[in-house]
Amino acid sequence: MSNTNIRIAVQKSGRLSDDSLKLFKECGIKFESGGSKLRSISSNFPIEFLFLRDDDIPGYVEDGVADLGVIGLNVLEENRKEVEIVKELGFSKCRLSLAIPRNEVYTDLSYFEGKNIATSYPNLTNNFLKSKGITAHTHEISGSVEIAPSIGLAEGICDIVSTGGTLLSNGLKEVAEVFKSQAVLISNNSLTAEKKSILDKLTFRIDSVQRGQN
Ligand code: PRT
Ligand code: ZN
Repeated sequence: MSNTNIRIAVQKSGRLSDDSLKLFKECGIKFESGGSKLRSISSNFPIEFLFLRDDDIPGYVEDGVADLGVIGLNVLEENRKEVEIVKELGFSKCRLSLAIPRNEVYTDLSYFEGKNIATSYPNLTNNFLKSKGITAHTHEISGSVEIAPSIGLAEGICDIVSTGGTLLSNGLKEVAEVFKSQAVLISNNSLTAEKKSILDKLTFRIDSVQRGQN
């Protein structure tokens, strides 16, 4: 028997990590996780886990440092890496939305014409506005985007929303959805036949876990 392992990159800690680990455990794959461990080899399936920052995962999969990865579609589409989307995983669901101060009057997207929009997702935001014929200026900031309108940095924001609680507590309202996201399983574009067959076994197990949930 060959001792090839398929290598998968998952988020070390954050909004993707618990559900990613839960999924692989429900697939019957045994491995250690948690603490300061950054790598873990399964004892009963030919897979090695790498625990990383989510932003690094698409690049590692594109380069072949990892064969597979679990990542939010929002991060993948913003950075446009050359990887294959194998499966939608159905967790970490959220949306990228445009939001403005709650007391502003909003009619339609023309509101944003010529305006400044703070976002961590300039590509998705610009592509969306361009497709709607709107010219706006995006300002890329890496976090705490919701604060931008109240400190005069921008008139609106484009950020990830899930419950809407963060927008509410920052005096903002959601006015348009730009992109729908969830966690996806991605793979390197040129897996060997051996790794492809391990991936087939893995997706077979994921399919049966997902069927059990429906
Ligand atoms: O440390 P690392 O770089 O690995 O993690 P991270 O901090 O960059 O990412 P993390 O763990 O916050 O999110 C990982 C992925 O989870 C995202 O890329 C999305 O695909 C998905 N996801 C799902 C979310 C949310 N829900 C979410 N609510 N990502 C972020 N948020 C943030 C959002 O930015 C906003 O500040 O939560 C706030 C809004 O939440 P609500 O519930 O108040 O609307
Ligand atoms: Zn991140």
